[in-house]
Amino acid sequence: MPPAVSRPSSREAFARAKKLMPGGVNSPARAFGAVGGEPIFIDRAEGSYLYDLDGNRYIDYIGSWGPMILGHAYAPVIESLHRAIDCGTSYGAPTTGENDLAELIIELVPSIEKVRLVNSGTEAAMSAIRLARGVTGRDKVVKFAGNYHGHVDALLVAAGSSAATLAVPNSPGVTTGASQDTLVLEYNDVAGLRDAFEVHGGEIACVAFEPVCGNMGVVVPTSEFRDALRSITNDHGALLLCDEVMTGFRVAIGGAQQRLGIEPDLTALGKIVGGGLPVGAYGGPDAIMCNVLPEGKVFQAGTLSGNPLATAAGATTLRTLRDDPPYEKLEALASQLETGLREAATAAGVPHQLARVGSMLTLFFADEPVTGWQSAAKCDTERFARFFWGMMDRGMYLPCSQYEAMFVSAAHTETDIENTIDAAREVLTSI
Ligand code: KE4
Repeated sequence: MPPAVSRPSSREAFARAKKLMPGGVNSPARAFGAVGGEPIFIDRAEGSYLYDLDGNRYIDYIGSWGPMILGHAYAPVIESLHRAIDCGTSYGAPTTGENDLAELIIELVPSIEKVRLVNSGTEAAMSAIRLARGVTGRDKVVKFAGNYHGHVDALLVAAGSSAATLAVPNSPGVTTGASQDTLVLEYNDVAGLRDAFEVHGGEIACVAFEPVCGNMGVVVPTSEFRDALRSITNDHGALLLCDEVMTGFRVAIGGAQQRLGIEPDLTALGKIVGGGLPVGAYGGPDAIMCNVLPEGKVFQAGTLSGNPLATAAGATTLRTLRDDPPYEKLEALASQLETGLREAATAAGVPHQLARVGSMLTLFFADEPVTGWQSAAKCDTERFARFFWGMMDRGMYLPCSQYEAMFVSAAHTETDIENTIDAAREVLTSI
């Protein structure tokens, strides 16, 4: 009988982590900065459940911040990893696994004819920005407050996600030189977008936007805004970069651009595309992508880009989403959750808004609809923190920030959703 391995508690693990890594985490989004308390350390995950070091089980609504649309430890993905790992872990040379994943991305994402695999959503957005600047010969980039495109210096201004959560939208270390060419506008503000192009139109290389926001909570673009993004960039010769790192393969198999009829020039992908392993990708028409080195002159490279384990997990995930689409089930479960949360918050008399697109949703503690960062910033984040911990105490693991999205996976069950709603009914009456 092997000796019992004494496992640390989350608290012990965190105490050790803080001596080793800044804040004890490898991403601030996990630091519980907006909700207080200490992060929970996860021991393992399966289906819709997370299991922490202290033996607690949680219904998971983070899904690793989006990738785990099929649920945790999805058998075909695990099997594909076993097959891949038996052949080694990385070669630094081309593999057919990269062909397979690239082919699936091109097949599934309407606007992509050629794609480059990288290692994260940040790398995807950063590389797409460089490509847009290289292709247009222009310097300026437009982004929207509350939109997060990874920790790209040029875009780490008025960012969403943990930058907004931790109220450090303009990070130290981001130089004036890096951010001086970044214009930050208000999401869903057509007039503001038009005005910016009136003044800077000829200098703007691209407009980067989240086609459905997840990083200030879920915020949906109006049809007027979507139309203006495409028409105004066309009128001024700027490229439209659709950041589908979160929405890609999430809100539809072809992402938000398929669901909402957006025709971008470049698309950034991440999260689901790697099936839980580190993969990002950027792509678009061949006429643009042919400018990327070595075919073109715009430099971009990466030791582990197209890693055989990551492409195996990503390709298996996309193939499953294509061949056995879970979107009807995801829509039904997420709609059930939306209805239940709305009813619970209304019954409790708690001012709230709820936004949902497919299986990503956010319950805002706000008096007025959240349409952009100006309204998102008015949310009652203290009440969110109380909601978060109330749900955590009842075995529901929600994203630890008002400015994130909850994700439902294909592994969630109606019972999971019912239990979540029951817990919300209790918590919302006490916060
Ligand atoms: P990564 O570099 O974290 O893979 O992707 C950056 C990124 C780019 N674009 C969008 C729309 C994104 O949502 C993200 C990353 N999302 C956050 C959560 N909202 C990641 C969580 C974290 O930073 O730990």
